[in-house]
Formats: sequence, C-alpha cells, structure tokens
Amino acid sequence: MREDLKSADPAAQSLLKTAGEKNVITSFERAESLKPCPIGSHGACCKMCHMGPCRLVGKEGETEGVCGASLPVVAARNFARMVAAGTAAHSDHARDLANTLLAVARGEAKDFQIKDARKLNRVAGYLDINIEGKTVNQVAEEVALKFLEQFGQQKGVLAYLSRAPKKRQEIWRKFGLEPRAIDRECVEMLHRTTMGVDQDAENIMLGAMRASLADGWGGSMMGTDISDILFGTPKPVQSRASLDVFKEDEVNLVVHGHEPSFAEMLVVAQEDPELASYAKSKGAKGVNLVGMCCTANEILIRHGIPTAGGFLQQELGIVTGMVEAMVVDVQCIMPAIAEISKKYHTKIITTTPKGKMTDAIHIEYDEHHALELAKKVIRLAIDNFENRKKEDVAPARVKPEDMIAGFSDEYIEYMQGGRFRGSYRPLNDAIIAGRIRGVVGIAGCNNPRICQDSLHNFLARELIKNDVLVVQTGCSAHASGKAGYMTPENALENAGQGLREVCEAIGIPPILHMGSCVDNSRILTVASHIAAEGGLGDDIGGLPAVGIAPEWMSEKAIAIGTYLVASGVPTIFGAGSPIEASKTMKDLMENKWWDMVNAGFYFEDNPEKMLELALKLIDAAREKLKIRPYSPGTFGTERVLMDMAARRAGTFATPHGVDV
Ligand code: MSK
Repeated sequence: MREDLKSADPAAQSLLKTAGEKNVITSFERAESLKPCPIGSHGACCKMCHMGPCRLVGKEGETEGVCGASLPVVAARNFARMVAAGTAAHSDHARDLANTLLAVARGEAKDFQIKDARKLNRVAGYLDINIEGKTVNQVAEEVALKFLEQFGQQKGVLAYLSRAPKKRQEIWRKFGLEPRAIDRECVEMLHRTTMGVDQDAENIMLGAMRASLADGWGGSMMGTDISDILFGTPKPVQSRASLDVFKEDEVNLVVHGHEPSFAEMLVVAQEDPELASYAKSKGAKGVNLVGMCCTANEILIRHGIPTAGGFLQQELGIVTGMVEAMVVDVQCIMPAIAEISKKYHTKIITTTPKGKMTDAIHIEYDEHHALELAKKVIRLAIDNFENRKKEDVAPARVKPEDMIAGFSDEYIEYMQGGRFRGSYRPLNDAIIAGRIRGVVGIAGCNNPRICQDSLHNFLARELIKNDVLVVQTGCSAHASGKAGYMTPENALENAGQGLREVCEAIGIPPILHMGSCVDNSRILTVASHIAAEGGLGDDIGGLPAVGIAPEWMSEKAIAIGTYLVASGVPTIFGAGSPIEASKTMKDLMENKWWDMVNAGFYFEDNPEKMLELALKLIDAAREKLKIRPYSPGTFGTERVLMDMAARRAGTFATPHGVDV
C-alpha cells in the first residue's frame, strides 16, 4: 500500500518509505497482512470459559454459545471487560501517582516538590479535608491518603462524584451508577462477566457504565489532579510536533508511555550541566529529550518539550536511526519496538516491574531515587551516541509544525476574564449567541487499520469550519499538533466566522490541546463548569457537546467513551464497532441510554456521517435548550469581560490556581 494511504502525516510517510527500503516491517504492514477476525472484532466471540471459544456467527436470537449465552450477552460481556481493563489502566496510573504524592508529602521523595499548592488546596476542598493551620506537606499527605482510600474503600461512593452537577449525581443515584471504589468496580465487572454470572446484557452494561465512571470521575481525574499538584497545572506553552524533532548532532532520548513522574525527572536531569558536558565529551552537542504518546503530552503541556507524535510513531522514531534510547513505562508500548531496535543502535529501557520486555534493558524507576535514575538513563543514552551508524540515519526532513498546548480547565477559566474575573460566562454566552455552535472533544488513538490521522484531521478541520470549538487529548491532539492546527493563526485561516471572532478576542487556537488520555477528565470538569455557569441547563447531559474517538484501538478509549456517555456527553467512535454483532446492544447504546443518562454511544466508520451526526446532536441540544438556532454569520449579542489588549496581555500569563 502507498505511504500516503497509510498515514496523512508527511513525516510518517517519509519514514514508512525508509522502513520499506530497509525491509523494516512496522504495524502498518502487519495490519495489512493480518486481517482482524470478523467474529471477534464484532463482539461475537466468547472466550470466557474452556467450553469454547464459541463463535456466534448466526443471527441474533438464532445463535448461542455452548452454555446458551446469547449474542447480546456475549457482546455486552466483551464490551464490559474492555471498560474494566481501560479503567484499571488509567486508575493504576493514578495509584502510582498517589503513592508518589504520599512519598513527597512525607519527605521520602526529595527530588519532587509540590509545584501547585493552590491546586492542592482546591483538591483538599473537593475531598472535605480541612486545611486550616496545616502545612502544605500535611495537606498533601491527607490528600494522598484519601486518594489511596478511593481504590479499596468498603463504604460510600467515590468522593469526586460530588464535582459533577447535582442533576447528574441524581441520575447516577437513580440508576445505581455511582462507583463505590475503583478496584471494586473493576473486580466486580470481571466477576459479573465470568461464565455463569450476569446473563442480562442491559444489566451488564449498567455495570460497565459504573466501572467507567470509576475511571472518569475516579482514576483519571485523580491522575490529572495529582500530576498538576506535583508537576504544575498546565498553561499554554509553545512547542513543535513531528517525527522530525530528532537532532542529528545531539543525543536523542525518547520518553514514551503514560506516567509522568519519571519523565518529569528526565526533564530536570536533561538540564544538568555535568550531563551536557558529558554529552560533549562523547561528540554530541547536547541531549535532546523528545516525547512520544501520552508521556509526550504530559511533558509537552508543562514544559513545551517537543513531541515526536502518538502511538503509531513509535516504530518510525527508531527508523530515523537517530534514537539513542527509548524509555518506556506503561500502556500503548508496542512489543515490536524491541525487535526493530535490534536492527538499529537504539536501546529500549523499561522502567516498571509491570511492563518488562524481552530484549530490553530494565532500569527500575523508584520515586525515592528519581533524579539519580534519570541521570543514569541519560548517561546510558549518551554512551550509546557513538554507536549510531551513519548509514542508518534517515531524518524525515519534514519541518516540525509549531503548536500551542496546555489548556487546563483552570487556564480555560482564566482566559475568560483574567485571574480575578475568570469564569465560563463568555464561553456560555458565545454558545448561547450562536457564535460557537457547540463543543466537541476529539480523543483517542491511532489505529493502523485507518490512514493515520486522516479522520482526526478531517473532523478537526470541518468542525472548526462549522464554528465548533474543538478540545483534544491523547494521540488525537498529536494529530492536530503535527498538522499545524494548534496555532491561533489556524483560527484566522480555517475557523468559521463566529468561532474565529471568539478565538481572536481571547487569543486562543480554535483547537485546544488539553493533555493526555487521563486528561479527558479535564473535559468532564470543563463540562461541569459550563453547566454550573448557567444558561445552558443544569447538567452535562443536554449541553451542545459531543465526544468523538475516530481512530480508537485501546480498551482505555472504550472506558473513556463509556464514561463520557454516562456523564451525559453523546459519543461517536469510528474504527469499527465492537458490538456490531448485536442489534440489541446497538439499540441499547444508541437509543435506550438516552432515556437514562441523556446521551448515546454510536459507532460510525464513515467520516462524513460522523461529522453529520456530531453536528446533528449539537443542533438538537441547542433546540432543546431553546437557545438561538445556529446560523453561520448571524449572531446574537454576548457579554465581553476583557477587551482585546487585556486579553493579549493576559494570554500565557499565570492561570488561576497556579503558583509561579
Ligand atoms: S496514548 S490510549 S494510543 S490515545 Fe494515551 Fe494514544 Fe490511545 Fe494510547
């Protein structure tokens, strides 16, 4: 297949060509030769016990497993297990961060400090922790312990549910969707979907929604908050995105995976003058730290470290022949990189006992000795510089695009009025007036079965043209960054008139980079603020807002999609439906869920139809809210809180909640 059919990213196309010339097989080619099983991919394969696997190939109602399990039950069990796995992944990430916060609070992890005490205090407030007369570390210790309790508590419900609008909380209570404890929801989902327990598809999916909420309003939200407390709440930073961010005359060190702690320490260690001179002694001009996947997003939104891209770029990074070391931790790391690295000089370094790889070097990360370990890893990369082979060096030679990233919910509030008058009023007013038609969160992965970035890019472009404000996370954000969409200039050139005027007035791009996969929780927070601000109903459900994951592949994406829907945000997924085999499941998720949670979950592969559906859902929500019907170029009036000059002066300054 031609490179331009495999990826929309010119740098990726260039490196795919290089890989082809060098006989390096990547996931792009494996996806071509290894077709997905049509039964499993549609949710109709049951392998919950050893009487099967049972392939339910007939029509619904006419086919069943050896035990008698129906198609809806099989599809629901498969789906629910994906939700549980996704929730477990995000939440285990948060557990590690909570332990780091505890160690920092107790003075046991001396290389870290609390960077955002204001946010710590706000979080303490959400958790009902009294901060009066307590030191920062005492508050941090109580917060960390309360967070750790959320995993295994035997009574009550998750503390963060109280951050949702009251109406949403009532819906969750009414349908038994309030997660009790994170671990408990994951364990129960596995239990209920094992052979011979829950035999009712609708009931299984209620459990799946509850487990997903333990992700969105539990693990992911905690992960985001702890990262902000320890490493700083993001505010806009300028950076670059491309597979061409590697430097020919420097040691290139890639940090890939998800958890931000070790990456933060690598950022600190990279600035060590001793290591800089060590690099020089080995013939390199310095050390070039580059991010990949969601770790990239974490250090991009806080430090402006350039990103080499998302999930599908990891093999291609190595193909440049310029990566001295790739440090990985958890999630979205392809086993293939260890094999490809053998053809090059690249060292793959695993850092967690949870994620080892055959043929990789293992240097175990420990927050108690974080800086020392970071220096060790950088030294190893520097030592490997002399092994780089000239004949392997193949830069993509595609100029990296500039981008602005780092739109935390705190910053979004700040940018609408400054530190003392920050609010969501201007955004709500712009939506009510029809200047902004609605808000779409584009999230999720790349999938080599789809031309990389093509759907992310198409939707981002078309949505802003239709005056829809786009917020992005994860690999979707990488796609827009690489395409050059995340600059204020993009608003001038490509956004509809209404959105353009709002972006110009505030000085923001029409596409906002909100962070990594766990930072989809920031979208929930923004939606809660919009609902609380007034004028657009009193719940997340019913807002003119939609979630889309057009190129998803991970179980985590399924957990995210489900918690968005359970929180009231209608959500559309591309890349094939994992419940395709069951009409009952499709009807449940697209229709019946509306009656319960005021949102539906759709699977739609056609990008034009995805766009059409998103706009239809937004317009229907506008109509229900009885706000001005969207009509491009004709707007009502809205309140402006800051003039242009004040906003310009304020842009990129201190966001509310950040101590600098
Ligand atoms: S990294 S979960 S491929 S978005 Fe968070 Fe990207 Fe999907 Fe992994």
